[in-house]
Amino acid sequence: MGAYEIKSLEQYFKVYKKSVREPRKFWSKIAEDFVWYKKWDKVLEHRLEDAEVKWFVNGKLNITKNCIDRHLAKRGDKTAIIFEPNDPKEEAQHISYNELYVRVCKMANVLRDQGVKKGDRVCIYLPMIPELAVAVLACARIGAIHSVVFAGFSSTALSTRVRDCGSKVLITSDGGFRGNKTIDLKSIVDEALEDCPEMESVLVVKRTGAGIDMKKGRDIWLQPLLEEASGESIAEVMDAEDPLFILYTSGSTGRPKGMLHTTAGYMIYTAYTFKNVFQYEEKDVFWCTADIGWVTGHSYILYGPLANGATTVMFEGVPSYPDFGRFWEVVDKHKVTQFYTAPTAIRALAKESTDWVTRYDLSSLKVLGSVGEPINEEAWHWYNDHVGNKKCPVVDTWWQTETGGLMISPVAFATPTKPTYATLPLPGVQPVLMDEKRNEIENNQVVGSLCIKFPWPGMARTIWGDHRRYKETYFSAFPGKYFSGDGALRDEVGYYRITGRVDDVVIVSGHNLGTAPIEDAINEHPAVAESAIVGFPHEVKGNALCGYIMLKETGETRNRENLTREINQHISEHIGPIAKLDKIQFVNGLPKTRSGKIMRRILRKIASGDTSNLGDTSTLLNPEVVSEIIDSAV
Ligand code: 6R9
Repeated sequence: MGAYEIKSLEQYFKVYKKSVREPRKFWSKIAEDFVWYKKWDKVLEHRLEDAEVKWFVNGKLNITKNCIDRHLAKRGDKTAIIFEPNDPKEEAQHISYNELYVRVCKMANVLRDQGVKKGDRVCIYLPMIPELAVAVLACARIGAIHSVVFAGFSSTALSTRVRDCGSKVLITSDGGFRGNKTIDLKSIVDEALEDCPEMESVLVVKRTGAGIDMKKGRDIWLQPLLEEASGESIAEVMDAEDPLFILYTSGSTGRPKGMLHTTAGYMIYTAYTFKNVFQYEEKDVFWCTADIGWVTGHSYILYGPLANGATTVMFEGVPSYPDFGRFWEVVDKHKVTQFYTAPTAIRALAKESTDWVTRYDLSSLKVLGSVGEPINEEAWHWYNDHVGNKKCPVVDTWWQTETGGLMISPVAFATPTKPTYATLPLPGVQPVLMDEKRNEIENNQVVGSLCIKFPWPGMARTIWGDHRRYKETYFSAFPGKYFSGDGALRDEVGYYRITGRVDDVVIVSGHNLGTAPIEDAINEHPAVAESAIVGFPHEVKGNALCGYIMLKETGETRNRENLTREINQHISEHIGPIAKLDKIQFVNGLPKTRSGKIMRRILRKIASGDTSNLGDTSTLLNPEVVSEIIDSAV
C-alpha cells in the first residue's frame, strides 16, 4: 500500500489538492492497492441533497480477505493482535495473522451453522477479549452485519439496539473483568432479552468462569463449537456497498441512531487514514485504548490497522488498575510506537503524580493521538511533555461515528501541530464553515457550523431502517452538505479548532461563546479538576453561563467565594469578561456518558431550573451525580 503517501507538509498540500480536484482518480488509485474479486465500474455516484452516496459501484470484495488473507504469504507469523488482559499477572496473548485466520474462519463456520446468512444482523456484547475481534471479523467474512454494543451499556440500551436492528443471534460472555470489578454480562443479557422475543441463539464465551444461567434452546457455549469447527471458510462475495456494520450513536434527542457503514469505502478510508495520520510502518506496534464498542475501536483497533497488516493492541483493562501507571507499563512492555487515547483519560492521569509515567521506558513512542472531544490546552501539554517527552507529534483527530474515519487531523511529522487544534482536513475531506444564514464563510479567523461539502468514502450511508431521519439529521440544516453538529473555528492559516457541539455554543449578549474554550480556561485554574459550562436563559443577556466545577480536592477548604472570583478572573483573562459565569456550582462529579463525554444536555436543564423531564439518562455512567447536583443546585 502506498498511493498518495504523505511524508511532508509540502506533500500534504500536493496530495490534498489532487484529492479535491480529482476525487475519483484519487480514491481509485488508492483502491487499486486492495484485493478485489471484481473492480468497480464507477468510482462515485452521489446526490448529497438526498443523502445518497455510493462508492466503487459494482466492485466486489470481502474486507477480511484484505485484513487477513492477503497478509498470510508475507506476514503469516507476524502478530496481528496483542491481547493485554485486565490483570497484569495474566499473560498477554500474541495472535499471529495465521492464527487470526483460523480463529475467524472457525467462528464464521459456527455462525453459518447457526443459520446466519449474508445480510443478517448479529449483535455482539462482549468485553475487550480476542473473541470480540474474532466475532466482528467472522461476521464480515460471511457477510453478516455486525452490531457491537459496548459491554458497559445497560440491559435497556442493549435491548433497544437488538430490537432496532432485528438481530436473531447475539454473542456475549459469562462476564468481563474491568479494573477490580467483575461484570456479570450474561445476566444483563438475560434481562435485555426478556424484551426481545425474536432472539434465537445466544453464543456465550467463557471468560470469568462465573456460574451463569444458560437458557435451554437459546444459549450455547461458544468454545466447544469453535473447537469442532473447520479452520477454513470461504469469504462471501460482497458488493462494495453491501452493509458491513451498524453502530449506534446517541442523538441529542430521541432513540439512538444505528449508523450504517458499507464495505469498500469504509475499508479504504480507514486504511488510508490510519497509515498516513499515524505514519504507520511495518514494525510498529499500534495501541488505541478505545473499546471496540465505539467507532474508534472499529476503525483504529481493527479494520484500519489490520488492512495495513499492522500489529494492534487490544487492552481489556482500565487506565487506573492496578495503578495509574498501567497505560505506561503496557507501552513499555509491548514497545508501543503509536498511542491513541481520549482527553478524558489524559486528564484523569494528569491529576496523578508524573512518577507514574517516568517509572516506565516510553522511548518506543513515536506518535500520540487524541480523539473523542476537544482536548484542552493543559491536557495537551501534559500529554506532549510527559508522555511524548516533547518528541512525539500529538495528532488531535476530529471525526465521528458517522464519518467512519479521521476527518480533520494533523498528519504526524508533516503537519505542524498547534495545541487544541485538529489542524487541517485530510485528503478527500472538504470542510466548510457555515453562518446562521446558511451561507458558506469564505475567509479565515471565523467560527461557524462545521459541514463537509463533498462525499468521502468512509461516510455512513444511512441510519438503519430510517433513511429519512438520516437525511433530516445530517443533510437538511445545510442542503447539499453533510452537517456534523459541531462548531469550529478556522484560524488565520486555515487550521480548524473544534469548539464543541453546536448546541454547546451559547449566545451571550449576542456573542457566540463556545463552551469548550471557557472550560479550558477554568481547567487551568490549579484547584480545578474538570468543569462543564452550559447556557441558561437570562432576561437581559438572552443567555447566561453556568459552570459546574469539580475541584481536584473535593474537600477544598478555601473560601468558595474567593475561588469563584478567581475562576471568573481566569475566564476574563483567557476569553474576555463577556464569558464570565453568572452561576457557579461546585460538584463532586459531572454526568458522563460511558464514553467519557459530559452530558451537557442534562446540566442545561438543571441550570435553567427545569428538572421535570431530564430525558434519557440510561446511557449515563454515573446517574447518581444528577440528583446530587439537583439537590445542591444554586
Ligand atoms: C470518533 C468519535 C463524535 C463527536 C464529534 C465531536 C467530538 C471527536 C474530537 C471531537 C474535538 C476532537 N469529537 N473527536 N471534538 N476534537 N479531536 O469520538 O466519534 O463518539 O461519534 O463522537 O465527538 O463533538 O462530533 P463519536
